[in-house]
Amino acid sequence: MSHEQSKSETDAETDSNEDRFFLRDLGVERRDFMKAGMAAGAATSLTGCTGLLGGGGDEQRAASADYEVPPGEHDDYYAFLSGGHSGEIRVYGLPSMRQLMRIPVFGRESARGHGYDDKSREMLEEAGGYTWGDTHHPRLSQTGGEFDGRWLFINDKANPRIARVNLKYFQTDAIAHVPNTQGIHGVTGWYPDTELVLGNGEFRVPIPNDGRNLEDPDKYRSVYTAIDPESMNVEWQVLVDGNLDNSDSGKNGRYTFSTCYNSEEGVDEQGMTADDRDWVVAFDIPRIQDAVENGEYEVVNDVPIVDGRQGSSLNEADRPVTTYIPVPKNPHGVSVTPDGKYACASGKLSPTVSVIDIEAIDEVDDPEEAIAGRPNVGTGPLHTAYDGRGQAYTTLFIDSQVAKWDIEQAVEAELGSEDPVIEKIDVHYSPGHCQAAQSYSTDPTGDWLLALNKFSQDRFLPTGPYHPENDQLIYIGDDEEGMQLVKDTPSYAEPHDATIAHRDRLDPADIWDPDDYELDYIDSGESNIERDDGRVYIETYAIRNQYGLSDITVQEGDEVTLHVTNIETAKDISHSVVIPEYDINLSLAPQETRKVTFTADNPGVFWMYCGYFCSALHLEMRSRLLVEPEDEPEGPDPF
Ligand code: RUQ
Ligand code: CUA
Ligand code: CA
Repeated sequence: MSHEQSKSETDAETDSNEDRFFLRDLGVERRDFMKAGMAAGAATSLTGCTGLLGGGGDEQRAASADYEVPPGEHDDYYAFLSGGHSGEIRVYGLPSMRQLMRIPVFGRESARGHGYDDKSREMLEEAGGYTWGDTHHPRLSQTGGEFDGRWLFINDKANPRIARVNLKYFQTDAIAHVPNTQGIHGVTGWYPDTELVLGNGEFRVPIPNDGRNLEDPDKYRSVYTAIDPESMNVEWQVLVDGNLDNSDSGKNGRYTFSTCYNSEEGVDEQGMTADDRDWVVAFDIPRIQDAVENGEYEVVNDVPIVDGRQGSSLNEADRPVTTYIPVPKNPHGVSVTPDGKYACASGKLSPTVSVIDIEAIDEVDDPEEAIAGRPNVGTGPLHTAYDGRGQAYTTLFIDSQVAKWDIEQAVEAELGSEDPVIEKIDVHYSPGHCQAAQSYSTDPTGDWLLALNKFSQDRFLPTGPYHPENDQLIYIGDDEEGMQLVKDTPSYAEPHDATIAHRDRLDPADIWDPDDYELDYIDSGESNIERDDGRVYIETYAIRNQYGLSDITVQEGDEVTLHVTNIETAKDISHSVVIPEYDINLSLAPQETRKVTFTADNPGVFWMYCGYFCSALHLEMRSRLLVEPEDEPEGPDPF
């Protein structure tokens, strides 16, 4: 693509609506720029186009190993990466790997004001009050098996929480606290329509964990938890044998799957690795829902718990609530193929991936007979992603590679055969997850694969004893050329997993729709101060370059609520309300309203200022909070 054409595309892409109309008036459509660009030299890439979504953006980039996105152009994909114990989500553009945004989830974060206004502070407090979390598995909501752009769900492996991120605003809008478990590891929607969100309890604990059975690990338990995605209520749990690690859903509204690496129910490494086999649990969700409706549960900490252990009477019926499918050894990732036929569980301590035939689960007498294939892919297999062309990509932690293999060949080959492996590529180093574009949905696009490596060692300039991780971009769109490693991207601890969605799947808002906020919108001229017996309620607004009130006077000891609307209608003009010494940091995107409540317990003059560089007169955008002292200050003025 020549420089000139890139420039034209750039303009069309980034210009405001007005300019788009201008272009249209001239009879020039963005599509024309694209056509010109293709004719001018991107012809080779046309062949790859079919793998991409149709009807998308006019300036769709054609598929090729070219990952460069010129200045001003947009990426094709959003990649949502977990931030591990940074407690957040990172949003990258793919294929450029540019970091577009961070979404704070489980911890306070000052740039987005997360945990500083009343609503987000209460959300964090009501979900257990923890100050940090460990995000692993970002999962997008789906409708009909395809990403619908509504929500992203994310687990907290450290503390028992699942959060929901609203993808209209790229903002965490709900956090569920999950009783009867410590931490949630795997998480998945129940697909195709995300009617539930399901979380894996990994650490076994007594239920209830109130001091009983401390020394009796036989009585420690794990639970599988279902949450309603709309209300974020914990609906029910299933008690299981062993523990639960990773999770994925089938595609037809029936089974979900979780790996278990501790079928031994050990409490140390030796105990958890004693046996050659553990298992994958298949949860029959409609059957579990029937059990809940029929009252077949015990309630602990207000949650109905259905007994899904192997010997449970619910499992002796014709249709068991859970099926335990034996697989070798300490399995880790499990993911369902895009066509919904197989659930593939990586062996971790076995060099194999067990391919479970999902339909066969209902037909076989012995669950082990549902294993349709077991390719030997290499050492330390952890997670498997898909390209939608019948091929799978499994990370090999020990070998520091990604193995590409053929799913149907794995089903045809003998168990343990290496024949289904097509090729392997070195990555740097020790990948945890790999994730392919739209791999979790029914329509993977098959062009990009991310290897999320746990170590970077010598790949970057040294930064002291803590090294960044290394997220590597691999082009998988050309089966003849094979996998091509095209980019290293250092990242801060610690992306575990990602979900990659074509940009056509999302429709983020440019500015807030005031109807999406529960608080009243405070318009220009509507500033107001109400006082009532030690309570002061202040309503005001922010606009370049002032707040609606130039001075606010309160009494020492007053409980003060500041309720502020950013009345800007221009996109990208954020303001904030910062009050030094009161730990106030209220962020406000255009048309957003938030409030913060604090006690004015220090008398004095406090500048209330804007923390976002919003205009040339940003520094002048400030008012005064005057807190009148209870007792007159003593002593003469020193100056
Ligand atoms: S699982 S260690 Cu994603 Cu590999 Cu959390
Ligand atoms: Cu508003 Cu700076
Ligand atoms: Ca084990």
